[in-house]
Amino acid sequence: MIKKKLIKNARKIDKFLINFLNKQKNSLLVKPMKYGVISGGKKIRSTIIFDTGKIFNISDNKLVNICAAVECIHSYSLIHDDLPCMDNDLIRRGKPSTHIKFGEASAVLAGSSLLTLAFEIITDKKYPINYISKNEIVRSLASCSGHTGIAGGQELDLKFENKKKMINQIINMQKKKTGKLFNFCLYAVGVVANKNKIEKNFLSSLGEEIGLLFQLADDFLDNKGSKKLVGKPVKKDNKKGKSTLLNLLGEEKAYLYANNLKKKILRKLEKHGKKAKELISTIEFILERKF
Ligand code: GRG
Repeated sequence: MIKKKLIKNARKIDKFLINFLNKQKNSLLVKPMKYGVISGGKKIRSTIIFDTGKIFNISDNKLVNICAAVECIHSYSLIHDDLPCMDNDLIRRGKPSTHIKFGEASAVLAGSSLLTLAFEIITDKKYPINYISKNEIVRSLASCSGHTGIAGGQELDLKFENKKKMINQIINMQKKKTGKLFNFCLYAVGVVANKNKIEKNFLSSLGEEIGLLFQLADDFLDNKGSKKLVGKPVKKDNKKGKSTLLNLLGEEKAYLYANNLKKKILRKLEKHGKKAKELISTIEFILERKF
C-alpha cells in the first residue's frame, strides 16, 4: 500500500518538475539538475505533505508546488552532501553521484540552481494560493534551509566527526540537518490551510520530530541495511566517525528511543482521528523501512 502511494506521489512530482523545467529557457545545467532531482528517491517529504493535507481537506493541486520545492531543496542538499569536500560519496540512489557523473563544478552549480528553482516554484504566478501565504512559505523555506536549518545542521554534523558529543547536541544537530525540512513540510500545509499561529507551531514541532525519527531510521539503515535496497554504500557512519544516537547509545537504547519518539508523534495525531490515517501509515513506514 505505502509503496504504491510513494510511487504515485513520486510520479506526480517528477511530472510537475519536468513540465516546470521544460517551460523555462534551456541551459547546460538542466541535465545535471534533472539527474539530481527526477526519477530517484522516495519523495517521502512530498508524501508527508499530501498526507498532512488530507487532515485539513487541502487538495493536492494546492500542495504540489510545495512538494516540488521541497524535493528541489532536498536533492540540492544531497548533491552537495556527496561532494568530496563534504561526505565524499560516489553512489546515490543506486547510481553515480551527480559530481561523479557531471564533474564537481557542474554538481555545485546544479545543486545551487535547484535551491533557487525551489523559490521560483513557490512564487510562480500559476500557483493557486494567495500572495501572503506564498510570502510566509518562502520565509519559512529559507530559514529551514539555511544556517538555522539544513546548512547549519550539516556544519554541525561535519564538525562533530570523531568527537564525543552529548545526546542533546546530537539531537539538536539532527533536528536541524534533517528535521527542519520536515518541519517546513507540515508548517507549509498549515499556512495553506489558514491555521492560526498555535496550530502552525504545533505542526512545525511535529514535523521536526518526524524528521528526527526519519534520521534515526536512516542511521539504523546505515548500520543494518542492504546496499542494494538503500541505493548507497552502508556502514559509513562508523568509518567516518559520525556522531549519531546509535553510536552514542548503542542499538538497544537507540531503538527504544526511536520507538518512544514514534509513540509520542502518534499520540499528537490522535486529535485528528481518521483524517490522520494516511500520515500515520507513512510514519509507521518510516521506522520499518528497508530503503
Ligand atoms: C541544502 C541548505 C542546503 C545546504 C547544503 C550538504 C548539506 C548542506 C546538507 C545535507 C543534509 C543532509 C544530507 C541530510 C540527510 C538527510 C537524509 C536522511 C537524507 C536521505 O533522505 P531520503 O532517504 O533520500 O529521503 P531519497 O534518496 O529517498 O530522496
